[in-house]
Amino acid sequence: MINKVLIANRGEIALRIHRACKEMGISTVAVHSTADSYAMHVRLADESVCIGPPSAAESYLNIPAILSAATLTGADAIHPGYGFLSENANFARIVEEHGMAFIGPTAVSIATMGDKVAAKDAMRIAGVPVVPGSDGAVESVSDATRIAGEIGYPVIVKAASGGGGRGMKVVQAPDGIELAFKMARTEAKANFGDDTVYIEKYLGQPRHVEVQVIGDGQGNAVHLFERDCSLQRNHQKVLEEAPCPVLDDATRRRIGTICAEATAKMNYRSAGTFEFLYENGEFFFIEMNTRVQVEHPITEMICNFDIVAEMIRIAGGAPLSIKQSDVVMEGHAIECRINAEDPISFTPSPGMVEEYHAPGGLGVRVDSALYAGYRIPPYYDSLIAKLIVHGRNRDEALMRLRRVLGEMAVSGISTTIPLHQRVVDAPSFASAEYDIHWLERFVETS
Ligand code: MV4
Repeated sequence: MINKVLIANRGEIALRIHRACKEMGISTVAVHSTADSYAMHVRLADESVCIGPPSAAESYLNIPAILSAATLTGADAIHPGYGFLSENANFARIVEEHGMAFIGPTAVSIATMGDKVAAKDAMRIAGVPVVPGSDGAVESVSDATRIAGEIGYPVIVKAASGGGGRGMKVVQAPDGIELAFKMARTEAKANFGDDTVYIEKYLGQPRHVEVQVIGDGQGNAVHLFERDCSLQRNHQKVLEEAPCPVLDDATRRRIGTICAEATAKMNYRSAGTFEFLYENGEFFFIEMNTRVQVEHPITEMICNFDIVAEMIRIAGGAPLSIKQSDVVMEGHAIECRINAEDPISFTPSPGMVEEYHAPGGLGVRVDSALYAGYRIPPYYDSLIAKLIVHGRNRDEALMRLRRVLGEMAVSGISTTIPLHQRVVDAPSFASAEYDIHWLERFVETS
């Protein structure tokens, strides 16, 4: 039984976790840096502890300070949210060694999925279709040359400890493999302290489709269908929708079932996401995320299911509260990530929020820690709100999204609302004809 949760995060996700706790009768402890003393997550929590100066390295990433705050307040569990310590296996292990529940997967699961070579191995064994490639680390230029030749160009060299787009090199032809391999190794060593790299077939215009799963670590698992997260810029997702608009129901159930079965087979605990590239009707696993994701609300909207509450129940030792037949998908949901940034140059725009009006009405959800008079600090991620709409179908969701983007008002800072307004009016967005490169071209040409 969990009675008090320490929320090791800030911003909208800290609020999201707080809300789930309150609805479960659980009290909350916020932690914050000195730059976040007036943040909404601190104001709403039952208790709060200042854990360090503005720099994340000394506050939201400061494991001793967070554990001290948890011990001091008598918390019996820690929710890491996303980013920060959420995929730090060492943190998960230390939390449990201190007799508290880590609201997430086991340290072993986090470490396995953090090693992208080990993750692909685990998936192959569990029956998940993976991108064709080296099936393991590539050790030498000669191996890289031979393996790339066997796979066929173009190929992509990736860092085993990378992920999220960092440390990748696309190679178009054999004359590029030696340099790409050496550079990938050097950069991997410098960025991640691990020079292990692997090679995959490079897919030219895939969509990014990810399947949400939840397991209880007791052999039970379900999938909550998929999200299309292709609209991204610099490996930052901008807009996500669920379900993926180009899948038919049979395909959707097939890939969902594969992921749920793999989750159960791995005895995975908590929420997780299987990331796929989807091209020419085929799914190729690339990575698994072992945290709650920014875009989890669109899945919650189409499945009418609270993912964060389920994570907490499972961390408290409860078995999964639902079976697959209880998961019913209804309608369509879209999320716009609103950032405090210039909508053209994307330079951060921190500062005082003069006025704030959140849209509302049927099928509208706003996840945000913003309020009028709040000063957005310059030290952290620029996400200030997630605008989420749900409709009976994609057309209704899209009409609703146009309406709420016009209704939302934030003054005093720049936001990416105008970018979203242009995207939702683009014909190829309306017809769902986009891939992972579409938004970057759209931003350059519109
Ligand atoms: C790829 C790929 C094409 N082929 N792997 C980028 C983020 C990281 N999670 C994996 N990424 C990619 N891996 C193969 N074999 C293209 C990307 C990629 C990408 C993937 C998802 C969403 C946006 C992307 C943007 C650029 C490249």
